[in-house]
Order: sequence, then C-alpha cells, then structure tokens
Amino acid sequence: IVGGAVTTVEAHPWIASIFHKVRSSRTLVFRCGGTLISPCWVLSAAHCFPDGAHTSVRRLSVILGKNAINETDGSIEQEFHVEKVVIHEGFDNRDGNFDNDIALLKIRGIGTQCAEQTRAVRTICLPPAHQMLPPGVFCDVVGYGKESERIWYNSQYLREAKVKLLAQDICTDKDYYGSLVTKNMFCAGSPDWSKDACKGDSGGPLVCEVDNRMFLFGIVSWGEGCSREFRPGVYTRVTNYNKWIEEKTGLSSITSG
Ligand code: 4AZ
Repeated sequence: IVGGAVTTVEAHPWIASIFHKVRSSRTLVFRCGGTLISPCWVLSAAHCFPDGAHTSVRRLSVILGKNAINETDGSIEQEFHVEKVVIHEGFDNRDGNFDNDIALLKIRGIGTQCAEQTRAVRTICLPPAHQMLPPGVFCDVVGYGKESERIWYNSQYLREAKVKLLAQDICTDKDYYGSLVTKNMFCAGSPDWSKDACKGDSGGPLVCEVDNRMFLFGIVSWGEGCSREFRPGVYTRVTNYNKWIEEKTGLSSITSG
C-alpha cells in the first residue's frame, strides 16, 4: 500500500495472507493477499497462482489474523493448509491480459475445521450481484504490499489506504488504460494520486461501507506501477462473480441482500 497507514488485523479481520513454501527449505514466502468470504473459503486473484491448474496446493499456506508478515502472534493467528485452488476458467494472462483475475482457495485447519471467528478473524459480506457502487465513493484497500514501487520489499505490517471509485468511462479513456480495463474490472485511486495498492497487495480486498456494514467489492489485480498519475489501481469487479463463487463453493447464501 502506497500513502496509507498501518492498521490492525482486528480492523480488517477478513484479510488473509497467502504463503508459499520454498522447496528444500522450511521458509514461508509471502505470495499474496486474500479475503475470507466463508469459514472455509478465501477469495484471491488468479494471477497469484501462475502455475494455474498445476499449482502445488501442498506448498501453500493461508494465515488469518496476521498483523506482521515476518512475525508470528500465535495467540491470534490461525494457519491453514490449502485443499484446493480454483482459478477462473476465463483467466488467461499469456499476453498481459488480466480479465477474470479471480481465484478461490479452500482452506483446511490443521486438525480442526476451517476458520474460527475471533476478534482478529471473521468473514466479509459479498454485495449482491451486479450492485456496484457509484463512482466517487471512497473505499479501503488493505494489504502487506510495497509502500512504493521503487522499493523491492513488502511492508512489514498490514496497511490501509482510502481510494475513490473511478467512473468506468474515465478509466477506459485513452489517457488512462483504454481497453486494457474490461467490464470485469474497475479502477480506484486517490484524487491526488498519492494512495494506491502496490505489488504484494494483489489478491487482497477493496472493501466499502454500506449502511454501516463492510462489503468486498474489489480484489487487487493490477496497475501500471503504483501511485502514478492517470494510472489508478485496477480491481476485479467482485459483483460480476456472485454466480461463479456460488458454483465453485457450493455456498448459495454467501451473498447478502
Ligand atoms: C502487482 O504487481 C501490482 N498499483 C498490484 C497492484 C498495482 C500495481 C501492481 C496497483 O502485483
């Protein structure tokens, strides 16, 4: 997150961190963010799993309740194995195309079942299908990603920034991203370009408050650099995927409303 502030996992208890175990070492390397949408399912970005259907789930871990990437707080964190990764059938990133950048991870507890609700861990609501908020609304993007595109390491702590939803016709204008932004995406940025998601925030949530409840509207997907003028963050438009999520998770009541 560029231009944001440190936050706590208790303020964003649906944030998930996805780690990858390096072969021949016991270190976990941070891969991407994600969002807990039900006790056993985390929503993330398809591009976080470049091996697609060949992704080795045995080398993935999901941790909930995490404030710091490189420290463990055993009293609030919950760690999970990944049972399966479901990548959207329409995602094909071969020529830099990020359409349908959405994936689901089914998590399984080490012993117990799925996520347990606590002060630091809880599910987020999905908004009803096709009910996107209008441009101009401010939402929160949250993650452990880089604080500037010029540095090479992630943030040590969870950070958040407020960004404004942009009109689709502005984001698809030639001065912005043109046709690279599809109907399955939307853009959000800060009016002075000082705040944005960045590398490492991918897969994580953009959440907006409606009637005092928080809803997941976007998944951090891509952008040209971070915090550049006319280059807002691009997000997967979650409200286009209610049916896909229901199909893949078998959860019919996941959507609010
Ligand atoms: C990335 O490389 C990335 N400024 C994520 C988000 C943005 C840019 C790049 C948005 O994962």
